[in-house]
Amino acid sequence: KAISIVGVPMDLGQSRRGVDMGPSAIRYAGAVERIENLSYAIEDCGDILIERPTEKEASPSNLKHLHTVVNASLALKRTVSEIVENGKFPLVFGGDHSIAIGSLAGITPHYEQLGVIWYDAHGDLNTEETSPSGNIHGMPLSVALGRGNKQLTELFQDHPLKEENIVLIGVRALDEAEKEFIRTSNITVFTMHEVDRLGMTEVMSRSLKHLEHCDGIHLSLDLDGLDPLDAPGVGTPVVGGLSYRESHLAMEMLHESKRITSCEFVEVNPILDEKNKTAEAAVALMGSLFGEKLK
Ligand code: DIR
Ligand code: MN
Ligand code: MN
Ligand code: MN
Repeated sequence: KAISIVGVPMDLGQSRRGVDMGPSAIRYAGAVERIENLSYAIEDCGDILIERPTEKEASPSNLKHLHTVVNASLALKRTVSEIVENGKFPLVFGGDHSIAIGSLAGITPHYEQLGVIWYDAHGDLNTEETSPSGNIHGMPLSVALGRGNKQLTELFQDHPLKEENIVLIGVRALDEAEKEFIRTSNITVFTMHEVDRLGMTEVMSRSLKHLEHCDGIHLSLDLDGLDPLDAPGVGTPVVGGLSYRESHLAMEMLHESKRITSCEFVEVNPILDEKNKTAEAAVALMGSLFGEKLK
């Protein structure tokens, strides 16, 4: 199958500058060549144009840079939707995790039951009301469920995600309101506790089994899901994360399943990184996701 890459050089969904350079870092780490080697037809569609606010954007609410995030999401939604329409696999490079709003909004209308695997230390289930930070990268899953600020949720129109089609893996840092929401929701959550107890093999088997009825599965991989030892170049590192090997195993199992229909790799921040280690980890994981074998 043919793959189309889109970069989203966006860092306004969170507080640490630099994650806008993520797409470059991932390309420099050899993403295109790595996937090409696996005999895919691959095209790099370049980057979505992101506004650069010259002055501090006046915030109408508890949402930082709402206007810019909405515009970027709209542009990404159109691009990703076109890629799916053309029968290609969208591979999105972030950027902070707020970009998942645009990619999911572009993808959900093409499926009856889109499944989502959210690989992340965080839940990204805050809303305008609950967010302690005001950072939109802590909200994309809520928005995709139709919860939160209307300017964001209306990107999904009548195609929001369904709670029962969402699986979180690697969770170890939830805000109080996110915990409360998860308790009463139908979202499936594998925290680090479950990964420790069950092992990644079982966690991934159960995740895929849970999403068996889905006609497509989107992988949203936040590099902070990995342990900061393996992925130091992220804005909100949390100790005690998924290891490099566990993550490879996860990607290999996803490849074997042949179920993934789109994905994004987000939150690579080259300024905070050590010699592009985090972008290189992202590219190595892409290798496994697209079928690289050790022998
Ligand atoms: C935090 C951090 N829960 C927030 N979220 C992050 O700002 O809402 N998500 N870092 O990846
Ligand atoms: Mn995230
Ligand atoms: Mn429809
Ligand atoms: Mn995160």
